[in-house]
Amino acid sequence: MAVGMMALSGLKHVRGLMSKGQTVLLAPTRLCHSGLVSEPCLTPPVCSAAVRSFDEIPGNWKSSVGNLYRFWKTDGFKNLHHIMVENFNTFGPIYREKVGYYESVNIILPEDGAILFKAEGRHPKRLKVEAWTAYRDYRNRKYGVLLKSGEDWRVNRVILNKEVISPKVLGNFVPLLDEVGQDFVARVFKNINNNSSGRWTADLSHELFRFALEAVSHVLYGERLGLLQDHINPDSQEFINSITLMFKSTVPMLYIPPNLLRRLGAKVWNDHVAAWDAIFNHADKCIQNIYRTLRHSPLLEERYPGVLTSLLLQDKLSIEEIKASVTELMAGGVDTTSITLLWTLYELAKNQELQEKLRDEVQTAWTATKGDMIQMIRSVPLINGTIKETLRLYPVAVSVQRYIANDIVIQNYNIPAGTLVQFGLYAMGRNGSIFPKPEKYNPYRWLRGENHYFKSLGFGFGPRQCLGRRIAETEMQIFLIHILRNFRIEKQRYVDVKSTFELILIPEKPILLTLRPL
Ligand code: HC9
Repeated sequence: MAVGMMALSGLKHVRGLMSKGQTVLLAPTRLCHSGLVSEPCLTPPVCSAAVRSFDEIPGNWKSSVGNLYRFWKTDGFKNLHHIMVENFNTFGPIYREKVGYYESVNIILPEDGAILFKAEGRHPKRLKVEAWTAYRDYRNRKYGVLLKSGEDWRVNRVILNKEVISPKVLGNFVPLLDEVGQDFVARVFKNINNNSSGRWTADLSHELFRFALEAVSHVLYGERLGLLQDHINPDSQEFINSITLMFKSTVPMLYIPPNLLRRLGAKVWNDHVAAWDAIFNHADKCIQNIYRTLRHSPLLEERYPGVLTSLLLQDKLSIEEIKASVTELMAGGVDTTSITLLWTLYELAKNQELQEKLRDEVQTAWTATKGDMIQMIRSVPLINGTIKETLRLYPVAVSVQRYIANDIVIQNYNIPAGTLVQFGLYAMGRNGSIFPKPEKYNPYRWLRGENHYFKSLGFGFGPRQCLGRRIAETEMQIFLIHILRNFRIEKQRYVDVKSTFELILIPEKPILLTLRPL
């Protein structure tokens, strides 16, 4: 059994060492700044050595309070991703950690990720974001599929999958997203024309937030919010600001119990409640609107009415359940896609040659498909590689985690069922032995006949992967196609922008970009 599991974790990385009493110990693969240092496996008898115990996993897992303090002092909160990279460099491809009240095992290798996800069980569980459930308990609101667990999660998820993630729904979303993409282009042209220089320079994040909220709302409600007009509804702006605040105020509550902070009357808790309140109020208004229209005038149009209406008509989930999950999709669909698009534009501005290659691909596909967006999406592999490449260097989530459902062996260590295992996405993306020349933004690495096994995990994996994935991917593809067909993306001068952890990874400072008509 042990031998079998070891084979899975990649024998070639395991180094055998003989100890005094002839017991055989296996040291894990080491990671250094240039990447993995691995040596070939020794003779088979050495490899069949006993698996090491959970308590032998390296790492600082003994003093949780000390770690929390060190975290605080080193600005660990906003550097979580860099700290993980350092830990892998110090301890190797597996380490144990305890910060505040949560304990985890951290892994980085794709083949170890494969073992982890095979052990996620029928009801995969990720790290519970206590702040989010505490808010819902406090306000008496239902959990959506993001926060649900067990069989309740599964029943909801299966129904939602058919509506939002099955490949069949792509055709429903494309016309809605394409309309928003075209309006974004028109808005950029308008801004350029207001400018005597014939181009437009700005911190595009605000524009992209608006684009993303407009796009996800169109898909969810089948209606436009009008965020690409000159004057926007202040409630929508508040919604956008609240999502950013909600993410940011979540961070301290990963380590300090939210209910404790609530009783102490702490500012983060109050900020967090205010942020969710604004998010829910806006979403409730949108949902009420659709619900009312639906009751008064039944659907006559042939056109896809949006996720919400479609779910209400199917009548498989309760209205409250539908509302909870649709609100999560709406809140989850703004910063995540807009920031990924911003990083992409930033990388394309730095690399004009690549930008031209992408533009060629888009133009060729456009001519071949006569602008049919559904076919277009299927004929732009480099655009799709670009999105994967952005998520490699700038993943929205630093890690993907699971509480494992059964015992597993990783790097020859036993890990008991119930343990929280975190797969370090950010650290993997920047590791030279997993991705050669990791600092180079190179979408081509996703094309060639290379091995991508467990390397593209930006949306997570399996039945618990991001539910909004299909919406996000389609939205980003369509956006990039429209932008590349119309504008050249440029950057003033060389500035290196790093990411900072505010629950999701975001740029540490504003990124100024210039758009110029072709
Ligand atoms: C943050 O150590 C770092 O679209 C923690 C572990 C962790 C747990 C849950 C993850 C979170 C991290 C990052 C943000 C994620 C979240 C689960 C869902 C959320 C990936 C990695 C997405 C951005 C969702 C948010 C939807 C919500 C606003 C309704």
